[in-house]
Amino acid sequence: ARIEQLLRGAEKRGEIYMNYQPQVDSSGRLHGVEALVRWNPPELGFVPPDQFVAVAEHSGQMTALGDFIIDNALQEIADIQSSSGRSFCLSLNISVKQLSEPDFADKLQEKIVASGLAFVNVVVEITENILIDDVERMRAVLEQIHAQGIRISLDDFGTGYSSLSLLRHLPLDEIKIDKSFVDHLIEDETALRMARNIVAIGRNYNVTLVAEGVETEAQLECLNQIGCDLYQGYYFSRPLSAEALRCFLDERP
Ligand code: G
Ligand code: G
Ligand code: MN
Ligand code: NA
Repeated sequence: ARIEQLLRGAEKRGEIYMNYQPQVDSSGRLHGVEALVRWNPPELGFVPPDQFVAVAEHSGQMTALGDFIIDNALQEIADIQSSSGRSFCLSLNISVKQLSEPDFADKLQEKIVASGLAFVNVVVEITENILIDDVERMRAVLEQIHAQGIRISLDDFGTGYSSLSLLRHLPLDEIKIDKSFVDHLIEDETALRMARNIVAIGRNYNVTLVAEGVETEAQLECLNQIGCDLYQGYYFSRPLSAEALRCFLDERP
């Protein structure tokens, strides 16, 4: 309840900001960044995002928070791209509450146009919990977003029960292999077999395969060998402030 109260208007008080975690390809080149929201209220200190995002969702604050996240991330990344002369993707985590807003697809389109970012450089990350809402409606919204040239990514792939059916029914361009598989890749034969299977499934559906939570060179080599396309994790970089992302770009041609 206290979190719910303090969260109200937090974006207007400047307590909410974005971090960006790099995603690289197998040659180490920057492919894109995932926007991750942060909240640091003076009364509580740093609150983990999964916690306050959940509060925002059930207290009717997700539209305000979500709009702030989208606007902020699009604007910061557009600024960084124009000042650095680099072009790369921006992945946004979009919750089911946001996808259920009437006219979400139109709103997103307007925001992207206003930012000047290329539509092909925008990725919408969804999770399996879109199934808690009307799947046909979710599919229609995602089709509309996809038709604008925005790419759709399924986050935390392999952790739920329905990953496979979603792959058949939604316009997906990318799947993110959940960190739990990457974590145990080296010592656990089952995790390795799962990762191989996910890559094979992804290949069949012609989607880009992103490995999450890559922390070691051994994991990277293994993932590379089984055929992942993109990598994200502390091995390359932790989530960075906009300012730190500028430095990261300067240091990487
Ligand atoms: O760093 P990490 O702790 O950022 O993020 C934890 C979880 O919080 C993510 O897996 C994701 O589910 C959620 N999250 C982070 N940023 C966002 C965001 O901008 N929007 C939504 N909806 N969820 C986010
Ligand atoms: O949206 P999603 O669940 O995918 O968010 C990614 C989460 O994983 C964020 O909380 C981010 O900070 C975290 N993360 C990203 N890379 C690593 C990593 O290499 N190790 C660990 N422990 N966490 C990571
Ligand atoms: Mn994500
Ligand atoms: Na994830």
